[in-house]
Amino acid sequence: IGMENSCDQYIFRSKLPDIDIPNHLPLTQYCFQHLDEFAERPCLIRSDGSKTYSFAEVELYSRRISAGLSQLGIEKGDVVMLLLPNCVEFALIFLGLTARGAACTTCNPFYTAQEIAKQVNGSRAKLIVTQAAFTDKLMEVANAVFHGFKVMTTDEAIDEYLHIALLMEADEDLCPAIAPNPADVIAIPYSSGTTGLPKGVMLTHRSLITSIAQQVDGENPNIHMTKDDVIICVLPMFHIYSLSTVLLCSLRVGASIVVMTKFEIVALMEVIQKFKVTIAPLVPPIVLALAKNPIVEKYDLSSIRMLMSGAAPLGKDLEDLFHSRVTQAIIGQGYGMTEAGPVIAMCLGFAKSPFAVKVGACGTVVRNAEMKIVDPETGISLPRNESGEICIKGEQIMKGYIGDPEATQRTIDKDGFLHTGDIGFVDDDDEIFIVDRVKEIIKFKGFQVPPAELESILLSHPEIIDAACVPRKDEVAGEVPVAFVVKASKVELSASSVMEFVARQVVFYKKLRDVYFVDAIPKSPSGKILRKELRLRLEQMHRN
Ligand code: 4UU
Repeated sequence: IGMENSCDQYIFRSKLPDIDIPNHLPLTQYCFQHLDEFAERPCLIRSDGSKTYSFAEVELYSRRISAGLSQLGIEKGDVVMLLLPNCVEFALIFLGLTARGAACTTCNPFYTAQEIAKQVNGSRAKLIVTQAAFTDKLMEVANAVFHGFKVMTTDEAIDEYLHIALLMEADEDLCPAIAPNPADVIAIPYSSGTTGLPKGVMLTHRSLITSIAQQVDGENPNIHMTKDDVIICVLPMFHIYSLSTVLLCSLRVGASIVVMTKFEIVALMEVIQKFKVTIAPLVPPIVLALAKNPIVEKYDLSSIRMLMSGAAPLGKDLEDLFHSRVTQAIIGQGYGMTEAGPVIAMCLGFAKSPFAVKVGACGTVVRNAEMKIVDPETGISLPRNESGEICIKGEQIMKGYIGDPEATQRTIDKDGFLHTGDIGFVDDDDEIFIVDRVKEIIKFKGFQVPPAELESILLSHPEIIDAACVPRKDEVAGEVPVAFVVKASKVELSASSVMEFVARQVVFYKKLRDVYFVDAIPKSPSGKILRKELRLRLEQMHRN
């Protein structure tokens, strides 16, 4: 069960049966399909208690904002950047854009002007929606961007910019009728995928609906989430984990979403206790804080019934330690990737009729999807208990990378399988274990740090001839980026000045934590950096 041997391929499937997924609908219509059952219940709650929007209000605002966007000249197919920390407005504008048929590209507001400009150029965003505090960077962004764009603030009104009131107060009766196609792109999060620089990942109505349905639809949903649940939204909405599994899944089932602007352990404890949070989707560094920080003992966390970890590996010891603090909760992992729409595998312990699961597993492949494990050298699919590259196929995966058909072709094979760059195996109970990674990406607390981006910055330094960045294991962050650098002969160059040079140009989690000067970067005959060799060198250095 769960595996067929067809066309000489080992294919793994969920233990849950496939379901009918209404992915012919536009996303907003799908999300609000069961609105009548919970219209007046709280949908979006500010964690400071200052404001709560009901589902009916959120639906109304999505139409108003769609009308307002249309009056501002945002057409179907246009791209708008959300440069926002977690806030209720993020969700409202996302829905308004979707209803307008426009696409939203989500960007970390703490990015430097340089990082923001690259994404504005790549996505051709016409409008940037942000908060007043982030506007000072936008002059520099404008200088580096090849096209014109407008700016809108969601908090303070600033004279030279548009203000969100234009959208919130628009006339919903003027909401334009659009003819949405399931294959229209509505979200463009950025990811470096298995190699190279960050790229725009094109997600459509169909892909997002499929992924949400794989989690929360059906008689026995993989994640048993209902209108009685209260879910904590502390992970950043600009990352696909929070956007899909927290925001969109909750909208679909009618769960209340408590929106926190940033993670801080005491504030999180207070919010969980005050709002009686039942579902907590988190990342390993937050699980670590919950498991180890003594302050946690002072709070009543008994409302939590489901605790999900994802975006980076969760150690077995940590999971056990944490379980001893919240014994009533089911703890499990979700495994996702931006390009996969995003969920690849989900813990079946979260199902309405749950299955027993093992500590350390990162779930079972989602329903309505096929998984194969291939030998990274030969591409041949492997049976159970053998490790290889994890590949996933289904209507949830991305349409491709924006403007980069070559990278798309490298990532999605001719049979329609997305190659994740993760190495793992499927065990006898259909549970997936990730054991390694063949892709370049470094993950700092679940955030992507693309080595190629750091390497190109390093190579722009006049005294650096060659460079390679790799992850170094770290107890708190999971991994941190470090660099091997070849300097021009006879120059005086200190590690700290190199670190400083990079730090000025990148967001905090991409900063180099160490620089090692070497004579040469090990490369394959075709010129590819031998990253594995550098990772091994690092491990040896730290053993000594
Ligand atoms: C070990 O991290 C994500 C998405 C995570 C996600 C989404 C919805 C988790 C649960 C959920 O419900 O996306 P990216 O694109 O930032 O990074 C993808 C990579 C994976 O290829 C893998 O290397 O992040 C790593 N990763 C994990 N590694 C993601 N989840 C896990 C995990 N264990 N559980």
